[in-house]
Amino acid sequence: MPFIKKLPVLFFFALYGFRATAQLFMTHVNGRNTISLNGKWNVIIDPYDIGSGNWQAYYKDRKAKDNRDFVEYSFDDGPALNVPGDFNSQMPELHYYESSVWYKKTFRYTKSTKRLFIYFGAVNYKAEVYVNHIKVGTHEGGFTPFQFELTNYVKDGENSVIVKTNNARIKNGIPGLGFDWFNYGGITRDVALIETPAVFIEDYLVQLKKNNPKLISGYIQLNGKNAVQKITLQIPELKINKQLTTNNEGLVQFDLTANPIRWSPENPKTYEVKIRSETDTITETIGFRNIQVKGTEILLNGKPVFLKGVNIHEEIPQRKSRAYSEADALELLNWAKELGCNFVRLAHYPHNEYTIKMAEKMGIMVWEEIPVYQGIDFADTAIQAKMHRMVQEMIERDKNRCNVIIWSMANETSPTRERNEALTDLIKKARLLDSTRLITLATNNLSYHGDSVHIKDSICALLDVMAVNEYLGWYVKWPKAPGAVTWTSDFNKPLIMSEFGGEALYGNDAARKDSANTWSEDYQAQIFKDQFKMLKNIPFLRGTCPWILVDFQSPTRNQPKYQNGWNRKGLLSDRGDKKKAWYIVHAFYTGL
Ligand code: GCB
Repeated sequence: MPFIKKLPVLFFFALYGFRATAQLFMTHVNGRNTISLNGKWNVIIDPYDIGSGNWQAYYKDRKAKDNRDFVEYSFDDGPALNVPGDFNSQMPELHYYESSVWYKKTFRYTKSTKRLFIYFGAVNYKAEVYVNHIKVGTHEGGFTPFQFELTNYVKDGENSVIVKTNNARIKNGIPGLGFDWFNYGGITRDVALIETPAVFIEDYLVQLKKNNPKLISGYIQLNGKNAVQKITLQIPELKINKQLTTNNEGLVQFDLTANPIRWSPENPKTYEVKIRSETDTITETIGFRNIQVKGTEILLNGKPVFLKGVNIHEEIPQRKSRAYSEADALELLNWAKELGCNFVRLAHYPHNEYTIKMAEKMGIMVWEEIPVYQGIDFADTAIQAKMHRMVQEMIERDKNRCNVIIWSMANETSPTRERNEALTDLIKKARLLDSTRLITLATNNLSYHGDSVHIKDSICALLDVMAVNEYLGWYVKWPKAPGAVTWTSDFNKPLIMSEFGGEALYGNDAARKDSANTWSEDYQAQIFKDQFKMLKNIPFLRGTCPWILVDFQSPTRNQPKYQNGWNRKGLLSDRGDKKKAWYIVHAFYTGL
């Protein structure tokens, strides 16, 4: 009776709150035996998207047989692009490109008893992967990792990988057709081959149990046939050396009493964790902390915390490209640190794994979100399935990062019945996958009456933390004096003001007669001064995230004099210069 056989596993999942569905990819790829496939890849640019047809079939990589034969495409003798990296920033003619680019790379391999996987950190937006001209898998969604097993597709000697990438915006995509950031396409994050033993440690969770500072809980999941094995779990600094045995499904759950120094922005302490099975070993640095909500307080390690945040897009503006490396992560996070932040909202999609890990080292708490952004058709069941998968991919990748304290489900969605039902299911799913972190979404469903603002979005009832995007002083006129504006809500919950701000072109001075006042640094600085006057009076405010750290490219911003393809709400210009508003936010954060 397979149902009964499965029961204990399902029971465990429900009890523990993690691993409600099969694992999609390996945890902590960088801790494994990898062969990087980063570097130059040959490409074919396919604007009319014809390379999937029978006639052309780019994935077959056919060569002319003789000098009477011809083939109207070739990966050889054409352009090559860097991986990782968006294609838009690598060739001027690809700047606004939104269609297919085919990538090809070869690698030499010698087969053994090992298993082989190919891992992609992210491809925006759709990917089809062919190894030795056979399709090994597809993936949709531009910001999360995926992998396919190649053990039965590789051969001794030279092998080829061909990836069709396509970044066309689509109505039933997530995000959908319209969004306010640059649609960088291609293989934007690392690619690697991963070699594993026949039975390997696929996944594990090692974190503090919710609300318990002394119980490290989790599971270890092996992958492979005959996965009943003895496991040793060690955290040497905590003198933990635990012997475990996996069940028939390769799974073991554990609870360990311990007394770790808990991770915090003031002391971002982490521990080396070693997991050894009979056939595999993996080591990772992991931190421990408790995060919870009590009434309108957010408690980090049992103490009230104020989230001094800032919004960040995954872009290096000086290079006009996606951020993709550890150095890029460091650059963006260093700015946030300098601003006085202990928290970042990584908008509007899961950022590179490097960024989360770097933030953990630097003592920065993180809000992660999936790109369920405005205009999504929530009635479409296919879209619902995509949302669920994206939440799963995000949580699976970063569940061992103690600095991640918030999962956000959506940004600025209209409160229709379909939306409420779809987001209710999504929130349930996220809680089933991870019952330890806080769940939120950013809403802009507010009612303004005179000088009072009311948070009315009914979906807030299901959240741990409310998050509001408001643009008083920019899109919305101040009702009266900012200091007189009062905020109320139907919910006894903490609030993060997840967006506020306005645009300014760096160097644009209010006193200059030839430029509009609204695009000046002074006007933007005034918005922040007024905002902080108002925000100080909100009794349940527990965090602030100005929109946004740096000016970012957005093809929807077409004011030629001031925007010119850029959203200018950055506290820093596209060259990293500090605008006047930077100093207002800095003073607020350092004064808290
Ligand atoms: C918002 C969106 C954000 C935009 C921002 C703006 O509410 O969440 O993605 O970029 O406003 O600048 O208008």
